[in-house]
Amino acid sequence: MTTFNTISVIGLGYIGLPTATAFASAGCRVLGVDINAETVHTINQGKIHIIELDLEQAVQQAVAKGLLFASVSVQPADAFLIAVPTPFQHHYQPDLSYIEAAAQAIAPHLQAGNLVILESTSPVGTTEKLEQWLKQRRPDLTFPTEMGNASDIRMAYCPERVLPGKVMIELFQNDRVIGGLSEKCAQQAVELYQLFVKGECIQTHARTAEMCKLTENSFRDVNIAFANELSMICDKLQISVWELIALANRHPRVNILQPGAGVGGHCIAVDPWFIVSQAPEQARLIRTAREVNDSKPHWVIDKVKTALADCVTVKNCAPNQVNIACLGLAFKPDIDDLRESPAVEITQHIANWHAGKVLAVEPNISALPAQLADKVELVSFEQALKQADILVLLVDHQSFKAVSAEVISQHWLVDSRGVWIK
Ligand code: SAJ
Repeated sequence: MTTFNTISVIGLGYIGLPTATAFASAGCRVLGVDINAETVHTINQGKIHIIELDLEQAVQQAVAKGLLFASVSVQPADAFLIAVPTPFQHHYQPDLSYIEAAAQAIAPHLQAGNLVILESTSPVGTTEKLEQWLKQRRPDLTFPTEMGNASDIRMAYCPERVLPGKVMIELFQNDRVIGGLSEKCAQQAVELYQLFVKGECIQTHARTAEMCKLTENSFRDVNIAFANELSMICDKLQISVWELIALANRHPRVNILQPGAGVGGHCIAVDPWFIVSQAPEQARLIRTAREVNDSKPHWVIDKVKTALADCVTVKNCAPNQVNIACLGLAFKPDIDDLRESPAVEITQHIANWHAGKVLAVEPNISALPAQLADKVELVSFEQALKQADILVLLVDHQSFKAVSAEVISQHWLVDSRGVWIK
């Protein structure tokens, strides 16, 4: 059994910070490292810079017990865990510069016996790249691709698969796929995760684990694309997609997901491109699914334009006399996260071309994001119901679902989630 007294987590964002607190809750001493000095300061006060249910309490406890400490600089540790962003740049090519910067930061502190784990969502082969970056900076140490089980440094890829909003539950309960660059690497990484993970830790090779993460999110993207495509087909054929899906799902082996305003967030809309960029000729279905999901917000916008034209004709008024209310801005129900949200994209688009008032209802935020602030008015649901001529339902938040269809008096309703139109 390996003893991990000190664990260093590089990158204190949506994954790194909860993971750091999870190790601290298992009694480990955790040094969290982040390039943002304000984030570091906030965490050392026992507070958090992101929103995630039950996380603040966990951070506060870990800091109060002296088990979690944040810093802008790296210090020696038994295990280094990298959880930095891997966005994509132009032409959907993954940007690995944050991982390379992390390699540069930890390299001087590496010692024989250390375990280095990559958690960031990455294209296949990134753990081997990370190994090369470390090796270039530390030629005095041996690495697993060359030395196998006898290497000084052990390396593994272990993707997170937690659901935003449920991170503090899923982090402990989900199974983990642990891909080593050697068998010994995988074994040691399993020992590390077993300090807090109650789910099963399954060993494989790093390349398979990298592909596994991309596969999980691509699977969901393809399935959501199927639902979104159905919604557009049904609209053309004048069938209720919501009724159709409910009926088809009565089949014991059919389980269609729900159409919506598009696919948001920073994972499902991004990760499939990592596969497409590495196997463009083979990844035809995965690419098409991405294109279908990315086209959905434009389809919703077209529906709003049609509703506006109809409203202007029926009311015999100018477009600037029509109020449009967008309901929901978050990237999915019952969270406050607006990043890569199709609802924000749609609302912004409407605000840019509509001459009249554009209202937005988002019960989970208190101020609009900068790109909407000067064109859109943030109002309560009640105000929107009173003032709007056209309602555009973008996110199926609980507070919207709690209102029955009979209460909605608006004649023009674009309901991308099937909350009031079944
Ligand atoms: N969506 C639909 N219809 C559905 C389900 C979702 O339109 O039936 C939309 C949502 O509204 C949202 C987007 O898809 O805009 C993504 O939401 P989500 O709840 O499917 O997923 P995320 O992005 O919050 O989290 C995903 C999860 N991956 C899978 O379920 C395979 C999570 O487990 C991952 O850890 C996370 O990505 C990640 O970090 O990669």
